[in-house]
Amino acid sequence: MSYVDDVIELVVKQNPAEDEFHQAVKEVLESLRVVIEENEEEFRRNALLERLVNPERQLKFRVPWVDDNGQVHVNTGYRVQFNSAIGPYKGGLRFHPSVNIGIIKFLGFEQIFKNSLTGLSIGGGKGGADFDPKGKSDREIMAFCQSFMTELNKYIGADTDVPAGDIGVGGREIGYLYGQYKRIKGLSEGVLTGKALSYGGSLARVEATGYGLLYFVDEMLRSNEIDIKDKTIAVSGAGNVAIYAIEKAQQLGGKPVTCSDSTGWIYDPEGIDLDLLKEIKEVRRERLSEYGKQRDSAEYHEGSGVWSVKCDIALPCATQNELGIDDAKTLVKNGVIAVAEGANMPTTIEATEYFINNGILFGPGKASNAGGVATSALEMSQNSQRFQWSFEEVDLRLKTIMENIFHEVDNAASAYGFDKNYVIGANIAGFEKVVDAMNAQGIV
Ligand code: NDP
Ligand code: 2IT
Repeated sequence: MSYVDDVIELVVKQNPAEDEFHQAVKEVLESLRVVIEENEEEFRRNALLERLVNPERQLKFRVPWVDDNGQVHVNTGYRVQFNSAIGPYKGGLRFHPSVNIGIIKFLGFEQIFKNSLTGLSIGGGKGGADFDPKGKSDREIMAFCQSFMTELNKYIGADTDVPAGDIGVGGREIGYLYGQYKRIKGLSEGVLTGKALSYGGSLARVEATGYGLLYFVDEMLRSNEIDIKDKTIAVSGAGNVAIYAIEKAQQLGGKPVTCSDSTGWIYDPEGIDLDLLKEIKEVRRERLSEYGKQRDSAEYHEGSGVWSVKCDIALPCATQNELGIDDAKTLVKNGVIAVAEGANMPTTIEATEYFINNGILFGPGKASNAGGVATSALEMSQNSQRFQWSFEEVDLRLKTIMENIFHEVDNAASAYGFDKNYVIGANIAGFEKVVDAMNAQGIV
């Protein structure tokens, strides 16, 4: 068997019941086959892939907290410090009831290559808890965050591991986590990103993942001589990534007509009313059904269904495996031109292959959603300088980083004879820098 097949088999055997982790490893290693086969002897001798798929460290801890009625709850917290070859571990924290070690490992593994693609010095990590923030009071959220950080603080630091937000973790949670870190350690340092502006946050971090996604899409379309103007766009999700993807899409002249949450989805043929969406999701923290009630032009549907809407561009921005093969067939039948992932691994392997085989331009998440973590790295730079850059400066750097990522990915794909296959291009370009750094640092 080839080295790639051996390692995939090993990963499945050594990490039972971690389906999402298996999926991420398969997707990456399969598309690296061409590079790995060129160097198979050397990589095998150095056990390069075995070192790549084994996290440097994975932490699992108890998070006890008390609710408003005095009831004690116990959740499980995780931090996977996957690979520090190119810099301190960097990656978000996810609070969602579905969180388990396999999900955190898939996210941490993807993060290694994503962070490498940004061109900045950040290694890969991810963490979170199986805590459900929905329906909790502010005091309960604070109690949970403080308990989580009471354990996590031992393992992180501005130069070792710098967490940020992800699903269920936004500005409010980062604030409570930061306050507890500072209280325990007595350090005012850039240990978390996604902070508010009043205590060391970066302008444009809130917008960064969604804006970055659209900068990537715009560059991908332009390099294929397509104008984003007047294109109908289907977006899934209604959280941080989706909201700012919709905002930038509108600024660029596109027309987003859908969004979704875990209970239902909106089709608004006149275009999403962004002020209303922000009010419902960011301020009132309500369900999307409220949008349907308050906007005459909008249809609200229970369940999932955004991919049934006819569109030119599809942007999955909610969660993993939310776009499967049947959705891909519907989108292609309806004439989709481009798909780009705002979420991490939202498209199944089968659906991704279907898009690529049908000539659809496909931006993989590790490239197209890298704007969030890239801007987190810019927040770290500003914290080190004890200085804050203007919105325009951060936004321009973000745009430049996303355009560079697109061209790096495009060039890597072409160099290996896979023109316009941005999945292969992203994996190769992200991998090469990490391998270089790992080789330079010896067997560690
Ligand atoms: P948020 O928590 O702000 O929003 C998540 C959105 O997706 C919500 O609308 C949520 O609905 C929906 N959603 C989450 N889980 C499910 C599910 N199982 N089924 C259906 N809908 C679901 O998270 P973000 O916007 O920050 O993250 C979205 C995606 O983008 C994730 O994959 C994340 O890993 C990725 N990402 C985030 C970055 C960031 O900077 N925040 C950077 C790069 C990638 P509901 O509220 O009903 O649960
Ligand atoms: O998946 C991701 O890249 C994030 N959730 C952002 C990570 C970060 O450190 O900003």
